[in-house]
Amino acid sequence: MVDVLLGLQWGDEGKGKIVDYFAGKYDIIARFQGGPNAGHTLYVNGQKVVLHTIPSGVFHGNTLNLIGNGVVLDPVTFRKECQKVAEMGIDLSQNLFIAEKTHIIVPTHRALDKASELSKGQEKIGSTLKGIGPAYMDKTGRNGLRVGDVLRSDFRQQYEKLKAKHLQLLANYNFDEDIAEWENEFWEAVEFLSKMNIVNGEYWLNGNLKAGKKVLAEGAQGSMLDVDFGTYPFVTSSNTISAGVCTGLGIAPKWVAEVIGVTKAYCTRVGSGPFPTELEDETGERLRQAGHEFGATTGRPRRCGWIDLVALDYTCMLSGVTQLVMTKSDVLDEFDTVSACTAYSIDGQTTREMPFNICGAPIQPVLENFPGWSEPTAKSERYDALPLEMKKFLSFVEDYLKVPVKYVSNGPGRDQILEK
Ligand code: 2SA
Ligand code: MG
Repeated sequence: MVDVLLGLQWGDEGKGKIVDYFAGKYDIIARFQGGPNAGHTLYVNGQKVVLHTIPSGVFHGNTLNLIGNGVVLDPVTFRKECQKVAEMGIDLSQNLFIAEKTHIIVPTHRALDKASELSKGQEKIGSTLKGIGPAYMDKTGRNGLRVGDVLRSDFRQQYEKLKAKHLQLLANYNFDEDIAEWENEFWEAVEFLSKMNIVNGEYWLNGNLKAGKKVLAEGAQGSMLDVDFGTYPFVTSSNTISAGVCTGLGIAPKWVAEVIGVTKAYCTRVGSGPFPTELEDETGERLRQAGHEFGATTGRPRRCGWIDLVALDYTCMLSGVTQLVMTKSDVLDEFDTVSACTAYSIDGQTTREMPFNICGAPIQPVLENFPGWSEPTAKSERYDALPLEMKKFLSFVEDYLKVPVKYVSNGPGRDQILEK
């Protein structure tokens, strides 16, 4: 069977740590979408590691890891990441597999991403500029290059053909950055990639499933960044909801068992786009400082606000979430009042549904306030030992979403997680 672990907000819910915590229970961890725009932060033996493309199970001895066909892989960042992980004593030749149908990000994808963002001016998406959008465009536009292609003798010709198309597009943007250096790095990295375990991902994974192996599908970004259901056009270019697991790995829905949704006890967003509960005041700043809310890939300060139950209810529905993990609850320790958004008020109308026109009409969050617990919880070792006021807040969230909060993560450490 396959369990799925997803972020339910705009990314950075703490998925990396949670996957790392659960990894021991699974035989295989598989990434099914996204690419080096992701930043999954783990602490291994007290050392901070940020993974972008490699699944968060690589630090567990017996767990195998798959980069699925739904991912877009940049050989350059991938190689750097592999080298960092190898320096930590991990032998990736034994535990990392890459689906041959995984699409490749080439240097001109990054150039196009940058050029496209620049051309949007004030309306920019806030992309991580890793080439994600252009790579997925070439995938659906049927021009892309895939990991399996690097093993073919005509890969260079294929690459040159694609590059020529990109250069034509770039000319329209007046983009004149020199990509020669990027290309040198790229070819070294392609050489590195060609020596990795490149497999037919769908046969590999289905074979393992039939043999009774347990798989965890690790989501990247968050459900509100889903290309179909997120705050379009301020989204990423892949399906981040549970439906993406089937197409991103080549497995049938019947294999999917639990869908574990990860949410922060509050809410953050990096990049542009609507964020109904955003606090552009001192409280927002306090959340950012207390929660160390800066992007793991780009270092950008994250926008902060209260937990948005309207959005969470929507993303739980879309993915069929069966259990919740609430992360960074300890960040709220020092607040006298903690709030949750229970409805949106738009043009004087109140709704509990995510509107189509989320980018247009100004949305006022309807907030429910809770007394804070004003005591440190990072050292709590049992769920039962959490302050009563915090438990009331958690129960409210559960009642609203009709999904149980099964785990509370009360700090970045591997052992800072409480099971209910
Ligand atoms: P892209 O790069 O073209 O997919 O960006 C499109 C939008 O998706 C957002 N996005 C993210 N949001 C949160 N976390 C992400 N990963 C990094 C992290 C981000 C960072 O883990 O911290 O370091 O800045 C991520 N990746 C994409 C992005 O902000 C755009 O709004
Ligand atoms: Mg992140």
